[in-house]
Amino acid sequence: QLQQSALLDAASRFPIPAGSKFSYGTSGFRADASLLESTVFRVGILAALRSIQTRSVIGLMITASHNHISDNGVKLADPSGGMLTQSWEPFADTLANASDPHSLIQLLGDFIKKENIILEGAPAAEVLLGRDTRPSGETLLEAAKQGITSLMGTTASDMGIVTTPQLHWMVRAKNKGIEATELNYYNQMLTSFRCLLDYIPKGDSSKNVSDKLIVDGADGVGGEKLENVKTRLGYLTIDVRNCGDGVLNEGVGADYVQKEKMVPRNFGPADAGMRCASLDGDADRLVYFYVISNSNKIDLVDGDKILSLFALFLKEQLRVLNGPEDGKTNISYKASLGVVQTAYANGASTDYLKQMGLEVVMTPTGVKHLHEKAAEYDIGIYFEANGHGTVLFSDAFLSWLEITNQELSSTSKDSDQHKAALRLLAVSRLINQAVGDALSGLFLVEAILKHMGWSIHKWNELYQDLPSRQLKVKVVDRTAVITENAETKVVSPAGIQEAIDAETDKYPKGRCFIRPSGTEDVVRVYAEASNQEAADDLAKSVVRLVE
Ligand code: NG1
Ligand code: ZN
Repeated sequence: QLQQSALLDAASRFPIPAGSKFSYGTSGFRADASLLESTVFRVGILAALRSIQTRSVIGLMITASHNHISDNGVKLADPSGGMLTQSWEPFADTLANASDPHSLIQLLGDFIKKENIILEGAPAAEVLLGRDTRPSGETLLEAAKQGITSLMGTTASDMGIVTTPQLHWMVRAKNKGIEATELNYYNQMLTSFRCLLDYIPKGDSSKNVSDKLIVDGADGVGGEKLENVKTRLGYLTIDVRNCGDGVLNEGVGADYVQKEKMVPRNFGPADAGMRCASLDGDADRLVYFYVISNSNKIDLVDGDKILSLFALFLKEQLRVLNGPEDGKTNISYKASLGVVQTAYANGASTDYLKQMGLEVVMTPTGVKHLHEKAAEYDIGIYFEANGHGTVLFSDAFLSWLEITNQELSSTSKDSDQHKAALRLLAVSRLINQAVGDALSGLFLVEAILKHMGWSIHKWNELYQDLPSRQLKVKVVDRTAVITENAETKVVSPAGIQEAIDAETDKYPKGRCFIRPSGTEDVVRVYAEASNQEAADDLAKSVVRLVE
């Protein structure tokens, strides 16, 4: 079965660093890059096994997203392009922590038996590899390749430096028999973008929208990719800054902008009022902002507002598609629309969405949870406040929509109903169905703002964020904090939740929760209140409870 000697040989080239403990967290393994070679090698083996078991292409992405440039990380994409199935995560942990090559092989053998993975005669397995712009990516890529090919007959296909969502998109495409190239990714995205522009209602309002967008590329991979498509955007002119000349994520990027609420590097007073967007290091997060006149501060338009914009637009298209409510409608399919948030969503956004008649559900932090929930709807929109999110369309709804669109194009071409069908189809092709994607999210935002005739200011006024503060606390053992109710309640250690509640009750509109981070060795504290000082105080006093 396993080619033991080859595996032993390869594994002994990647000893695990002394004293480290690895855990497959919110988005794979993350650590200082110098500690990760053995982990990435082992994840390579895991990817090959997953490919053999599912008889599909699997993705392996080397990135540490918005984290420091000296960090790196590795995560897997399952056949659908989504995150690795949660049922394999415990084994990923076990594998990464196996102390030596012999126990590694023993563990692999046991797992192969338990999962009933048939190696002999299995069809050719394939793993697509991607990495962000981190310098450590090259060495880690080599470790991944060795892991993948240490299982006989598995191919490692290097897709080069790509955004995380591009790699997930490619995995999904390849498994659907679609050509999985970067060019094809751009073509699909931009064709749908231009389709949305073509169906913008005639009138003056779209002229109110500035044709210029300034993008902060976080000195990562995203800015570079945007440069590739800049000439194909019709009316839209994009000025890309922080495209790789400076240090990745340092004073730049979506995480910085969202948490610090300061202008990123290379932005300043001259940009005041302009529509600006910021990507994170691997371009799976997107936030918008504008610079406040005469200051280095910004007004943030975060993931919650992107979610709200998408939800309003899609709800409206569904309404138009469904036709008049007098029962004379020829539409047979009642599509369900749901929005998914986490406890980090600003309370004002949740209130607003509910007020707009939308169904809102909460899940724990982490794309895997949000994505899974959103997939329960015909149109499921999910976003984290930090700007990671997308819109999912169910297969059943899409098949029906394609047929309906054809019918409408022969019976009532260019009717409002027909246009709504075309717009919904375009959105489903524009926005990444595998995972949150800053580039496709950006083009959808741009198309919808133009459609609505909204400036960024008008968009930002949908509702007013409650002041909030996020802090982190270093503790001895963050896994001691166990939560429930989508992370809004601590069940262990005993007594902490009561103390948090007592503190929170002191503040008007107070809301506060703590949870262990899945990507950093900290406990995070989030607080919201009616004014900034109160939010800061609440967060600080809860930090003291945790310490
Ligand atoms: P952790 O470290 O588990 O809080 C962070 C983000 C998540 C998600 C992951 C993946 C916050 C509060 N948490 O997870 O939303 O984006 O990183 O990058 O922003
Ligand atoms: Zn990211």
